Amino acid sequence: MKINKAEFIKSAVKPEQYPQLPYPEFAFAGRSNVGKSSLINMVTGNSRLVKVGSKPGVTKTINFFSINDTLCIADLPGYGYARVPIELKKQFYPMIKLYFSNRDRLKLVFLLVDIRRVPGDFEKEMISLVTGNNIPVAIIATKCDKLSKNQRAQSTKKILESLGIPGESLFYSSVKSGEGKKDIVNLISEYSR
Ligand SMILES: Nc1nc2c(ncn2[C@@H]2O[C@H](COP(=O)(O)OP(=O)(O)OP(=O)(O)O)[C@@H](O)[C@H]2O)c(=O)[nH]1
Ligand SMILES: [Mg+2]
Repeated sequence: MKINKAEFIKSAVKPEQYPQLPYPEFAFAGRSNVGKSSLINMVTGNSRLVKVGSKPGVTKTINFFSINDTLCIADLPGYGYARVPIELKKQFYPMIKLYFSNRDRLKLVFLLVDIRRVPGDFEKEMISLVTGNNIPVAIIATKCDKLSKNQRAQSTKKILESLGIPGESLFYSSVKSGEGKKDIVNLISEYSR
């Protein structure tokens, strides 16, 4: 699959506001500042599609994008970053929870974790929300340009152990090198069938 068209559709907070296009949908979830919006830009090949920020808490609504007029991508807000106030968690958690339980066409969730961090309660909460709705999850380790190959292997082990899935595998991404684009596009094509 080649992505040749990517457009913003709309932002939503409540299920009544979600777009009603009959397309298979893919969501990008993860802690604030992990690189969700940047990765969507990289995957769609449009660096200005989604706003990216140096401060956490940039994405505050669920933002929907149409891809090739055949697929949808949802960029979710994140929380769980030290500088994001607890008030935001109170807004975002129910928003995300409602989304996962009200989106029949959601085919796969990409859960992003920073390759340099050991995931914690946020990621476990997301995995249980998603799998509780029988939706598959792919774990993507972001910002891989920040670590050497050696460090990457060590981090991978720690990340998988902390998520309680030691035998599983991870996908790697970097918006600096373009790593991960192929894997993500392949997963999207595989799961949209
Ligand atoms: N080095 C490096 N920096 C990255 C990468 N991906 C994202 N960043 C940087 O990380 C910061 C946060 O990126 P965003 O894409 O806004 O993160 P987000 O997860 O959408 O954040 P919120 O919308 O606040 O939840 C920005 O300064 C990005 O430039 C990457 O692969 N490598
Ligand atoms: Mg964002």
